[in-house]
Amino acid sequence: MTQDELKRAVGQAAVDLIKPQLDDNSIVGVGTGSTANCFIDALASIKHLFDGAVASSEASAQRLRDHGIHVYDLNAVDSLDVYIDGADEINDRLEMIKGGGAALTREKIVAAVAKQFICVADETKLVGLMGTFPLPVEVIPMARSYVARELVKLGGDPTWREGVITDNGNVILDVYNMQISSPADLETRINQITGVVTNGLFALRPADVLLLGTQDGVKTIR
Ligand code: ABF
Repeated sequence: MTQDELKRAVGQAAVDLIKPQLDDNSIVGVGTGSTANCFIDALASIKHLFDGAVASSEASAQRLRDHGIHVYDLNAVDSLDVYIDGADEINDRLEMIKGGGAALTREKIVAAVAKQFICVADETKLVGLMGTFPLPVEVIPMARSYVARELVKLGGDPTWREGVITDNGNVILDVYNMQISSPADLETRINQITGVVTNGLFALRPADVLLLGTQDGVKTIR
C-alpha cells in the first residue's frame, strides 16, 4: 500500500471506531493535515449520525463545511467526547510531535477539551526517540528572537519558518537537533519561555489511542 492508501485506511478505521458512540447530539473534534483530511472525507459518509464538528484549523473547518458538516466554535461546545488528529511523530507511549502544519495551538486546545484523543498515522510516524522531525514552537511575533535564544540554551537549533503566519496571527520556530529524552519535562520548560504560545510536544496530554496504518493492516495501540 502507498502512504496515501495507509492514510485513507486509518481515516476509515477512526470512523469505524467512533461510529458506535455517536448520536444526534454528538460533536466530533477534528484535526488538521493530510491524514485528518482522510478522516474528514470518511466522516462525511456518516454525517447523518451526529450533530457537527469542532475543527483545529480554518482549513479543516472549510473541508468539513464542503462536506455539509456543521462546524461549531469551540466556545459554543460544553464538552467533546473525542478528537481525531494526525501527528508528525509518535512514540510507543503515544507522546507526539505535532505542528508541522502550523495548527499546533488550536490542536492542543481541542485535545485539552476532548475526553479521548485518537491519533491517526501511517507507520512512518512511529519512532523510538522523537526529535528527527523539527519541533514546532508557536511564538508571539515580537518575541521571536528572544525565544530563539532561549531555545538555543535548551540545546536546540531554532529556525524561523519564514512566510508562515498561524491562524492565531503568530510565527513558528522549528527547532532542530533537540534531545527529547523526557518529552513532558521539555514540553513544560518550553512553555515557560515568555512569548511562547504553544510547543508541538504533546506529552502532558498524549493520545489515548493510536490507529497506525501498516502494510499488515491498521493496528490499534493503546
Ligand atoms: C496535524 O497535521 C499536525 O499536528 C501534524 O503536523 C500534521 C500531520 O500531517 P499529515 O497527516 O499530513 O502528515 O496532525
